Amino acid sequence: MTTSPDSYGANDQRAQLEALYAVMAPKGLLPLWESLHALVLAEPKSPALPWRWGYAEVRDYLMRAGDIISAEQAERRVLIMENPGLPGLSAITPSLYAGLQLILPGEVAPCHRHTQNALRFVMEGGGAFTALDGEKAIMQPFDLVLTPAGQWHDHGNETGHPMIWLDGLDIPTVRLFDCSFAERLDVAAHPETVPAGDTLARYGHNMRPLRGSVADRRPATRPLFHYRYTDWRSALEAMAASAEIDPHLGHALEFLNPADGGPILSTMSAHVRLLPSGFETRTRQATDGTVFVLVEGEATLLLGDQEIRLGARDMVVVPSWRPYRFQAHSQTIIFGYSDKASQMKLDLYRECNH
Ligand code: GTQ
Repeated sequence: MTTSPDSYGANDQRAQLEALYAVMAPKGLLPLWESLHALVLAEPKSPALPWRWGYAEVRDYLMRAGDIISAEQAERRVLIMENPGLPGLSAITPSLYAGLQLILPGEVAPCHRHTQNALRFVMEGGGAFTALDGEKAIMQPFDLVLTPAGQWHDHGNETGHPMIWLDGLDIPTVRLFDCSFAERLDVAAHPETVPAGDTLARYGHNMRPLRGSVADRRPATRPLFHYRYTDWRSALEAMAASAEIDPHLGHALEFLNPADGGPILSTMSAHVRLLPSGFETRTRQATDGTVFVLVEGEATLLLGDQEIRLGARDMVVVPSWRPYRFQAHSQTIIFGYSDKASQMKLDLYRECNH
């Protein structure tokens, strides 16, 4: 007598499948039909959680670390902001990293370079520097400073007060592609190559050096690395005074790479928003999980029935595809960064404005 597979009882089939899985697993073979719908989702279901880090609390822990370990000894004295939905991954979203870095007076965070892209958003203190290939950017609160992949960078604080900034890096993205390379310079600080502010003067005013016979020192594709608060803030104020407000974003400006009009880094994009007092954004969702810093004001972030209250300098992450909206209780200024630059290149980015 012959038996067709259809005539097996359900228990019989399960038992046979389990037996098959057991012998296949050690060979590195798994049945797709058991996991297809968990692998190819109908829409994003991020394992990342919406999460808030109160600035005062994080600062407190960071200052305690500052009493115990030096920047030199730590190489980078940073508290990683790990998403509780991504334990063990040092990730704030599946593709991005965030941390809060402290440099105390007189300290140097030694010079290194790596394939990861980094951005710094200054939270507190003014006058310390990030040096990129030996060019210092003197940083003020809420300045944005970039250290693109492959460029030497060290940080130093010659002022009399602590300096704290948010580090945004694409560490999990580089890990995904298995492309991490890093090296230390044999001296703590890169020798100064040009006066502080040189690149900002040449590339920061919608101009660039007219090329003649002298090659430019900065990489042609990504020259600018300092976006000052004084500049972006006044641009945002002017926009708020004259432009129609976007119901989903508020008044919003994106930071650009002047070489090509694209995002600031190959993997990360950043923007700022101004929400007038009393303004409520309409709900939106986007595939780029975003880290927000509330620069100024008081606001509530609403995600479904979850409400997250934010004050000045508080940080919060909104995972991919979570519908969210902001309510501004006073004039609110927000900085945000995400992996939108990567997603656009990979033709993955989507947004939905409700
Ligand atoms: O300042 O170069 O938060 O390499 C993590 C890795 C900061 C940095 C971080 C880094 C840096």
